[in-house]
Formats: sequence, C-alpha cells, structure tokens
Amino acid sequence: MNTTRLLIIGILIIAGVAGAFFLLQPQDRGSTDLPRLLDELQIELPPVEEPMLDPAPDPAPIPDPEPILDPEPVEMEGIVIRIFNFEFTPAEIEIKKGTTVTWLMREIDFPQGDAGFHNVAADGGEFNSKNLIRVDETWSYTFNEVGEFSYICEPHPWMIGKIIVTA
Ligand SMILES: [Cu+2]
Repeated sequence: MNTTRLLIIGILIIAGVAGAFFLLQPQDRGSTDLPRLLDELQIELPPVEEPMLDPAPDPAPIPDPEPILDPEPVEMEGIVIRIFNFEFTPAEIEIKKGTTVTWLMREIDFPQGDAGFHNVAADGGEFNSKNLIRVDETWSYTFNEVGEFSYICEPHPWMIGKIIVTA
C-alpha cells in the first residue's frame, strides 16, 4: 500500500463522513416557522390581551324639540315684525291706517342650500321689500290704505303674514 492509495482512501473517508453529516442535518434549519421554532426552544409568548372595551352605553334619550328662540332679541320702536326661524312674528297684526310697519331680519343661520335671504311680498302686489340678507337688516312700509294685506316671503312661500289696516 503506497502513500497515494492511503491518501485516496483518506479523502474518500473524509468525504463520506462529511456527506453523512450534511445529509443528517435537520431539513428545516433556517426555517421561518416561528411557532415551531418557539415550540422547539420551549419559549412561550405572553397571550395577546384583548383591549378592554366599555360596553356600549345606552343611547341618550332624544329630548323633545324645544322652540328655537331668537338668541339676541332686538328692541325697536314702533310696529316691528321679526323674521326668524322662517316665520314672521307676529304673523298677523291689526294697525291703524297710516302706520309704518318695520320688518326686522333676525335669521341667524340659513341652512346650507337654502335661499339665503327673506323678503316681504304682498299677495296683491302692493309692496315688495328688498332682499333682507344680513341680520338686523330692516325694511319698512307705511300702510295708507284700509284693507287686509296678506304677504309671503318669496324664497320661502310657506312663510305667510297678514296686515289688517283699519280706518
Ligand atoms: Cu324667507
């Protein structure tokens, strides 16, 4: 047996041992299977706690709608009809011939999309105010004829009022 044969045999033995070692390695080495890895390492993760949620509160009772009041009443001399909350107040008055009536715009907030002004338009065409847009704008008219004068707000024709003029 010469040196060369011994060397070859040695290399073959080394290769065989190395190959056997390689083949016997666990096949999942390097796996990212975390639960299995943790199980192998016997590590327990703390349980995930559900956040504590308050039970849904009972819905608050819906209060009865309260009448909306003009938040900043304005004192004015003479006969004043306030325009607020889409109403003329008072809606009907009786006055003496020659009396001047003033309409006072007090609509604080028009709903979005609504026509953003009120006016005073007689059904019979006797008078038609300017557009009352700004809060505290006024428009006045003197009634020199006896009669009943119904009127509306043209952008909101359900707003109605009446002036009764007596001698
Ligand atoms: Cu109006």
